[in-house]
Amino acid sequence: MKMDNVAIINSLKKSFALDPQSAKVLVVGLGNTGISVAHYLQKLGFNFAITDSRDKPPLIDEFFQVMPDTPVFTGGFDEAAFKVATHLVVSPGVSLTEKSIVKAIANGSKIVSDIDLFACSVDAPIIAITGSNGKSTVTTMLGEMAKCAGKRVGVGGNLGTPALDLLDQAAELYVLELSSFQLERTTVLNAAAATVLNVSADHLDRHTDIAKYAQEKQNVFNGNGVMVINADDPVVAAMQEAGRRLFTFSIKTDADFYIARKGEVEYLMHNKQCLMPLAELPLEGRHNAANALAALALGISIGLDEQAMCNALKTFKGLDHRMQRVAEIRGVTWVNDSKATNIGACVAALQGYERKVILIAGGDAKGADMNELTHTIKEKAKSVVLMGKDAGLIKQALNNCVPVYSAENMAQAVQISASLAKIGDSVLLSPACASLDQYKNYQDRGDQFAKAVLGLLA
Ligand code: UMA
Ligand code: ADP
Repeated sequence: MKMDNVAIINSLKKSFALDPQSAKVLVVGLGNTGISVAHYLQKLGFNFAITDSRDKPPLIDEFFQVMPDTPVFTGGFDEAAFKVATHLVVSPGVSLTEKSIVKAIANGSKIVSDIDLFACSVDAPIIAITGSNGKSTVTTMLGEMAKCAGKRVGVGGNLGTPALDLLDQAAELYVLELSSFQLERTTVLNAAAATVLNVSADHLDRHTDIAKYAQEKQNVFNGNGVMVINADDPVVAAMQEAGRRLFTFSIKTDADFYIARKGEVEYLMHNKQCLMPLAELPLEGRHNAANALAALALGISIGLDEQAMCNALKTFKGLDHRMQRVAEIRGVTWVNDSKATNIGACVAALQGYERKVILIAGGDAKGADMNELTHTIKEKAKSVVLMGKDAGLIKQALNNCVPVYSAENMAQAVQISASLAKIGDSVLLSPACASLDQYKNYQDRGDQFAKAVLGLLA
């Protein structure tokens, strides 16, 4: 439940000395987060301004229609606004190493995230989900499970709806997907249950190295809630804290939540109890079994009904652009995994196949070491079609261990793949890279793939 305004203000004063009487808040970034923060601060009577380094942030016209009187500084970060700010609410897309932010912190400004503000405003339990891959899937799964169990639940965060837009008097539970950028600047989250699904290299252009990145993810466990830990990932397993309530999950070994074979049938298990047959989970890829176990562990940790959770899993359709079957054309299966924007996701996708696939990959590697792809590609791909800014890096890493082809764009990548594919083959778009060098976003990349594939029918 959302708390009343007096209780929220007391909580903000206690945690951040954030008092509507004295604070001058600067919201940094006029995107979805910034706008949600502005609405929140306005409702509580705070004195605030917004700054954005872009000349014309895309949402500015829309924003002025609803809040015409808010001071907004664009076209660079306004030094004067930073100078007077007692508190900065910095959007996740803005780095804390920005000169103006570093200077403001040195001068005594406090950093507060939208997630901190959210945590100070609710007394319903929060479940927090992070990891390099699987966050959106597990967040959505758990949201569906909670609904199926009859809970009034708010689902959002990095997934799309900013956390503060979820605040609702009637919510009994909040399920938040949190990115490393959000966690890096969050200090008072005390989730009832939280998980780090896995840690593999991502966003290394923003975080200095993988150890720092893992540390940001670990912030999701701040507080004293239940820890849900992936026993198959040594970086995550090392995050366990003595004295905390803990659930482990694994698709490889024994854990609190695991997979067991009984006769011919594999089951999702909790301790010695069969929860449901794995084959009834309608999602491609072994990694989705891990996601289901994590969601079950989180749900059970806060007392959701087991049967209702399993029913939700059995009808869960999965999200677009994640191992999504686009078509089967002349005996070839085409799969869209455009959301694989890092190496870990691409490796997980490939590992789900028994027979070698034709892989379409490439884009912006975000500073990752593409050599980490080589072993799995050698084992699981019969050929690779590369495109985008860092195609050369992948080609170099592969060192001719499989045949490599180059494409200028998606249409060409699909044409080349079609010419290589034989009956029974799968062609997998799982780029291991971000899309922004050639596409609006990963959805655009996936849509262009689907369009080109369906064009093969013509
Ligand atoms: N901006 C600047 N200067 C900069 C960088 C950004 O002024 O140097 C401004 C931009 O001009 C823009 C605003 O900041 O106007 C955008 O802020 P933002 O990038 O933080 O984006 P939001 O619209 O607030 O969306 C953010 C998340 N985006 C990022 O973390 C990059 C969204 O996740 C999230 O859904 C939303 O908050 C609500 O919580 C998206 C994402 O791509 C899906 N996340 C990354 C990922 O999943 O890999 C982390
Ligand atoms: P996120 O929100 O963390 O980006 P998504 O659920 O959107 O996660 O999935 C992103 C990509 O990661 C997709 O390519 C998907 O197939 C892959 N993926 C999903 N779950 C896992 C997992 N547990 N381990 C590795 N890769 C995964």
